[in-house]
Amino acid sequence: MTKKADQKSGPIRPYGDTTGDGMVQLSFTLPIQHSKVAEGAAVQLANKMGMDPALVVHAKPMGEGFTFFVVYGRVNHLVDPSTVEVVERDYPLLTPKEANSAIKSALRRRLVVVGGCIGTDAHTVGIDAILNIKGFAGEKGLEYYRELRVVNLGAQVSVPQLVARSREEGADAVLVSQVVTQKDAHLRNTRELAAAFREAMGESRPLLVVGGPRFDPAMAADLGVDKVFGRGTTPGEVASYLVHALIPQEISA
Ligand code: B12
Repeated sequence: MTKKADQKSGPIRPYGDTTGDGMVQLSFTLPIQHSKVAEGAAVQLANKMGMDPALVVHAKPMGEGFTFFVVYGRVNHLVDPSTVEVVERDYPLLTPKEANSAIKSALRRRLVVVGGCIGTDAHTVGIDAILNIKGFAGEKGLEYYRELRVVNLGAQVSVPQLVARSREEGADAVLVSQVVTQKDAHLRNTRELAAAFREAMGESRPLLVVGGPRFDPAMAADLGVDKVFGRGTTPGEVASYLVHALIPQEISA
């Protein structure tokens, strides 16, 4: 559910030394050998982005013909938190015990979750944080839930492999992680995933959930999936969502 933030304060400015001084820090790479001219070009970019004055506080050659910069400077822009729209959690957070008992009484079988990283992505730490029993941020992962059967396929699973395995396992939900975002690979791969499940299973496809640090949770519909989780997601949030989305008589928190 997209909702405007419940923020009472008026417009605000960033701050470095004193409240409202507008100081910000920006990092970027320019395709130019490190030199005084390169530093001047970095300041020019910062000026064009509205930072004035702007100071190069760090410049490091990044191989032949590239320089990485950190620029510190002042902006005059104001931001208004009262106009910000965010995706709010619109389901109750359940304890593992509550989630287990909701699944058990509604399904009378274990709920099957198939997960992995698709495409060339080998960043498994995120999906493991959600699935593995040891969990994340003090919460146990989905393997801890007695009424969930978790199949973790690990890294670099192709979409056809994922579709086939999900069918084989009778997956109720498919959980996919995408951490690499170069050239929007995470968006392309997610769209491919959604299209493949639609084609293979139509309306009876499993619930499709994707996650990763650079996803925008507001993009689920656009990507053709049911839910998108971003950075800092905890296993409890995911388990609660699965119960909310898949169990008709959801217990209230
Ligand atoms: C560890 C790491 C690696 C390890 C991965 C080991 C492993 N088994 O996972 C190794 C060394 C293999 C690696 C390799 C590479 N890496 Co790397 N890596 C990282 C690093 C340092 C940490 C990632 C991590 O583990 N985060 C911790 C987890 C817990 O956080 P998370 O993934 O965000 O997951 C949370 C949420 O996002 C969410 N979530 C994630 N997935 C899912 C899925 C679902 C279903 C749900 C509900 C939630 C969810 O829940 C999790 C818990 O809150 C990051 C930089 C950084 N500091 O983030 C770079 C980083 C991700 N790597 C990067 C790159 C470029 C690479 C390489 C291409 C480098 C190279 N040139 O070889 C290769 C690619 C390998 C490949 N084929 O994928 C870039 C990606 C740039 C981009 N945006 O595309 C980063 C950002 C570094 C950088 N600044 O350049 N990497």
